[in-house]
Amino acid sequence: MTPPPRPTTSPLLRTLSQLLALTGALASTFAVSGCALWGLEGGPDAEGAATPPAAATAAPAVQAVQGSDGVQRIEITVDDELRLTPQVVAARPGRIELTFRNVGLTPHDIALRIPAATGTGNINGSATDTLTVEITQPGTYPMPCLYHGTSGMRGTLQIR
Ligand SMILES: [Cu+2]
Repeated sequence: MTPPPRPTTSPLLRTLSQLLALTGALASTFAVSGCALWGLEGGPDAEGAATPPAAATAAPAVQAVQGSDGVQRIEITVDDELRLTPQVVAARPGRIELTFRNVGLTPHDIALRIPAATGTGNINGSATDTLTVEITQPGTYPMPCLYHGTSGMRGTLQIR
């Protein structure tokens, strides 16, 4: 840091040190406002906003496929990059079978509130867990990973 100006400092040096202090203040202001670049989500490790911005919901929905038994099925992979693929699943009201396949080594625990809380429980690396739910109410149901929700690991189930 620049030492505080001494009384013996010449006017020119005093002006220079004031300029330096001003530059430092501007740099700090810029660094603080730089946080706004992350938007509502607050950055890669933030909790995320309650209502995600439109861009965050832009992932294309993948429709669950209805079998001859009337059950709609889809497989969702979860991985070490803390992603669900597909991230957004669409289905019609009814019985839905969600199979979560862990293709990584990191355990995950996917929750779903429909509105009653349910979920897969712990899914170890290379393991698979199937969650069957009956949803009659159209809506958007979040599927966060209970271990990595604060890192943004969550999917969405759209009933429409
Ligand atoms: Cu996880």
